Amino acid sequence: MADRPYIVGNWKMNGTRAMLSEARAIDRSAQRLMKVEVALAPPFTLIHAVHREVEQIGVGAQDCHSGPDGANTGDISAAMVADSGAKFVILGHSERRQDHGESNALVQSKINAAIEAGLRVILCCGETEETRDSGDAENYVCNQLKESLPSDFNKAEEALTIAYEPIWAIGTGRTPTVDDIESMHKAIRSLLISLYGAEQAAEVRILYGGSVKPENAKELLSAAEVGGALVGGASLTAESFLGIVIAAA
Ligand code: G2H
Repeated sequence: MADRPYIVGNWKMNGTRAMLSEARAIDRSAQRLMKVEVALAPPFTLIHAVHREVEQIGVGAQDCHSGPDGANTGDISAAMVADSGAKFVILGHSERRQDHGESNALVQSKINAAIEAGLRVILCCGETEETRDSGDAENYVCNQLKESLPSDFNKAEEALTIAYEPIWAIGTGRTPTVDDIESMHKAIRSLLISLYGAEQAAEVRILYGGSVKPENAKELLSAAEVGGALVGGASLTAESFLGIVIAAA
């Protein structure tokens, strides 16, 4: 599982049923590009429909609640996400952390709930521009991860993917240099090895996210320790998303 590049589209708050044709087109091409593991995270409202339309690609959610059920108006539990046909969930995205005040502790409890519900998890981390400029980015990201990784890694090992997404690169068209990405991904790998040992840490893919496009995908994906990409804006049409999948093949 961990040896194929993993390209995941995060549709964020985009997409109505009219976009199911894009999911179908992505799925058809993914069937011919088996060297790459392809997945889409549509909004909650489309998960079931996308799941029914596709044969090859993985379908996931962009968030879940940390609790099993109850009086939480507007929230969706991990079990509900799984019941809708999703196989994974993105957690700790910076837009959730910033816009909804999600702390590392809350992200960790959501991860625990997701794993308990049988979902794979993409755990996002990343620094602000200020932190990058202060020279403390690697330290900051490693601390963020230490506080949000699953409580019991033994249950999560094969279920966990990490996505490094520098906040200043998200949707801005700016990307870090390949050297900066490699350095951060190596720091994350070292952290995982120190926490879990080399063999278990090797099961965890580390994706890069932030303004990945067909034009820059090959270069970004060539960086050491980059196991794939989490793609926002460029995943909204089959044409641009497949450009990235092809670059990863
Ligand atoms: C980062 C990314 C997808 P974009 O949020 O998670 O979005 O590719 O639009 O920068």
